[in-house]
Amino acid sequence: MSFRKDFVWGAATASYQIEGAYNEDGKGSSIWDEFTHIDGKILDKSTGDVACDHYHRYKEDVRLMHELGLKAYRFSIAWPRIFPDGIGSVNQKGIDFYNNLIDELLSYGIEPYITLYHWDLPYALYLKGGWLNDDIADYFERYTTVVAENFGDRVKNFITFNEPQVFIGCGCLEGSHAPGFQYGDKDLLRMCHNVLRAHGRAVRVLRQTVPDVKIGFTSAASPLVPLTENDVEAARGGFFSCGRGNFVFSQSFWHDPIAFGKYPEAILSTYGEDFPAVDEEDMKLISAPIDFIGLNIYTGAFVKADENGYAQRIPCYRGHPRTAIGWDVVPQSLYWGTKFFYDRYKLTIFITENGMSAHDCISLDGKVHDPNRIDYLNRYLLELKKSAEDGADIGGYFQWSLMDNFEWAKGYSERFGVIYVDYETQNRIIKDSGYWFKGIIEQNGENL
Ligand code: PNW
Repeated sequence: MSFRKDFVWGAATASYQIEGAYNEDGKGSSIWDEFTHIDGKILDKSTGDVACDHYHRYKEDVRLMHELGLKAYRFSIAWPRIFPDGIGSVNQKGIDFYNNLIDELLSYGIEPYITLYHWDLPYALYLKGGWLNDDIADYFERYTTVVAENFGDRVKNFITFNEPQVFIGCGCLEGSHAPGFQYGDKDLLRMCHNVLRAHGRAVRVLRQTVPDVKIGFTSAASPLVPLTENDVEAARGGFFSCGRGNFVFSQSFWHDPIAFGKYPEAILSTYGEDFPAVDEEDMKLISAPIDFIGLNIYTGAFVKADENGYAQRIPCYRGHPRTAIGWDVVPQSLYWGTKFFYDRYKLTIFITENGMSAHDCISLDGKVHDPNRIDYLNRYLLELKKSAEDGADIGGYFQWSLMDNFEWAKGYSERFGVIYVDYETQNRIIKDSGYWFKGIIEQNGENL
């Protein structure tokens, strides 16, 4: 036993991080367009105005995907390319771009996976209150309808949201991401609930409109890794805990309503009156069955059980391997993250992102050598394989990222790609890790 025969091997990107063409062909502004133009918000003072210029170079990029042997490609749609004002009239040129991209992918036999929302909210909707405005579920439903009607004849795999933990947590709790404000818990609860309401509406539309559709919801997870067999239940409990102060970044706050139709008891009792009124109809839509859970896992934390059975974090030892962005290398996070999720929710799991940032450069021989990334991917994939062998239902793995791109508040200072991008010339070079990944895909991971 190993990875299943139909295991999906892919790579992922997101619209704002690669497309550029931020104000071309009728595209409206997004909260990230506005945020990056404010001085001091982005580490290297950069923006996504041009990014990887993928909007104009998608054909070359799809050809590179083919060269890597990818079976699938996960990308997101920029909502303000489709609806410049978030609602109102549709921008046909935006539809055309994604139609062309989808056709190009299919011509190479690469299966498209669409993320509906990877953080670039139309700025016009932010001005109406963004996720705090209860009407946003209607707007999202309308947007999903247009996406489903235009692309659903060829695209069967959809992810409604990418990492609500991060776009609410970094964007509206910490303020380090767009829109860049710090809201209190009562507002945050309302925003989160509206994200889930929007998810529910999108699921309904997709089921009605797209034959044979497969729908997922993607979480950002930093799994707790038990130090020994005796620490497993403490790790599991900690990983799914949810209460005051941590609900935005938690797992169960988002996934329990979808899987079980109710928020975790602890969160309801903690906030009482501050919890937004939850409508029965909404809960029904939120908990409509989905087909898979997407997990973005880059790192994890080691824990042991304390005398009360609670997870206690054990910091990594001094000198423990870390990626350039500063995240601990914890390959076991892929094993425990997928296992804990599968045990709890009994749904197929896709790793929708995993990868490492490094400060890659072009060597004298003109190539990009990244043995550290190969080692990282190798170690993580071995853990994923072990999880599949131990019984978790793992449907696929998307490497983050297809190419170096705009890393949000870190700008272009971090490189996550298996394809190197020279931002001065927009030249692309497949890194050593890209060729390595190709070899793994060819053998369905048997050679790991
Ligand atoms: C994800 N964290 O974000 C996003 O989905 C990608 O757009 C992003 O480029 C990628 O991971 C790499 O950062 C994350 O703090 C942001 O643990 C922050 C965290 C994790 C994921």
